[in-house]
Amino acid sequence: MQRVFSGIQPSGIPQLGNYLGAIRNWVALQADHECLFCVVDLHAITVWQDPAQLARQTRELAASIIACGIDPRKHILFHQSGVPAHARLAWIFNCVARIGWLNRMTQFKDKAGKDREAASAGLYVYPSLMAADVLAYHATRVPVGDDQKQHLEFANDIAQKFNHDYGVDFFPPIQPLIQGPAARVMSLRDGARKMSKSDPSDQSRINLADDADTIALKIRRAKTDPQPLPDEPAGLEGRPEARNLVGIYAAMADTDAAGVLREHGGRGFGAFKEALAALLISHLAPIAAETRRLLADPGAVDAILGEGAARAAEIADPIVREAERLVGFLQIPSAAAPSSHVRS
Ligand code: AQP
Repeated sequence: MQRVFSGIQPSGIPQLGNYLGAIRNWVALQADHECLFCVVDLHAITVWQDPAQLARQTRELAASIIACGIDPRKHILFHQSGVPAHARLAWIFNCVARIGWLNRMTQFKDKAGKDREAASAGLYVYPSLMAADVLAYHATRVPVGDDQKQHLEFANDIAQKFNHDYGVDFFPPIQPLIQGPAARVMSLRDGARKMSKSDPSDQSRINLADDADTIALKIRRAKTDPQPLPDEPAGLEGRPEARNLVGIYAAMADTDAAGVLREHGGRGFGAFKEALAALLISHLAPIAAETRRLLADPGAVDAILGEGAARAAEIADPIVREAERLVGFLQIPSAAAPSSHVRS
């Protein structure tokens, strides 16, 4: 059985893009894969996070993932900081990766913006940690949104270079799984920007926790153009906002753009937006309700993460120990400190 790894940052409330680009595909993969799903809090602090909020968002995100349909008894759901193997392997990978490779990463350029000198060093080496997340488990399949494609190519480059430098065949190739008509959901306010949980405008995204009225209002206000919907996908060319809404509809209705336009082509956006809002509400309202139910018992959510971290560490520790041995780190078990060194 192939092993799947995927992660999501607790950097805000999960949004529709996270759901359609990643989490929904995770749910489907559970049937015939061994899966690890990770709330990647180490990645989240590559940009500033308020500590109390980070802890709360980590728990809330875990609850939301379970509410979406992930089964933490059959698969592993955990928080990244609970498994030190990620950071250990990431350091080795920082020393395998080349600065030139990192300089080509478009997500760093997008997130750092104009003032690159002020970005954290962690944001710059984020792709090495992401490679470690996957390869610490020898996972071979990684369901992600389209924005993460370049990072997974980088992870494959690291795996290959590690294997080459140390003369081994230790890290397997990774296959990105980028699926569906909404592999890149765009902002509701600007069809050229991806939907993001950290976008300063809440109107730019649908949060998985939004109530029905909020979803309806955000869709009603979503930017569009004055033309009616075309009859065929080719007519969406040069109309990024229309293409985005059609893509979201297609993903939610399990069809494709052609199927959506057969039904809605020629109609104005008013009626289409109403139908889209109804579709979103019918899918997302039960997720929001189940998330609230789970969060009524925060200790139970924490216990799921703690148990998941222990199970994840059981897989990752031997793999990362072997990587450390291959690099040449001494394999000396830590001994208890001699009593003379222990302060009373
Ligand atoms: N707009 C999107 N469309 C499709 N997939 C998306 N993903 C994110 N945004 C979209 C996918 O969601 C998974 C988890 O993403 P992440 O939280 O690890 O990081 P991100 O890609 O940076 O997501 P955000 O929401 O934009 O977070 P912030 O605002 O904190 O940077 C990934 O598989 C991603 O592809």
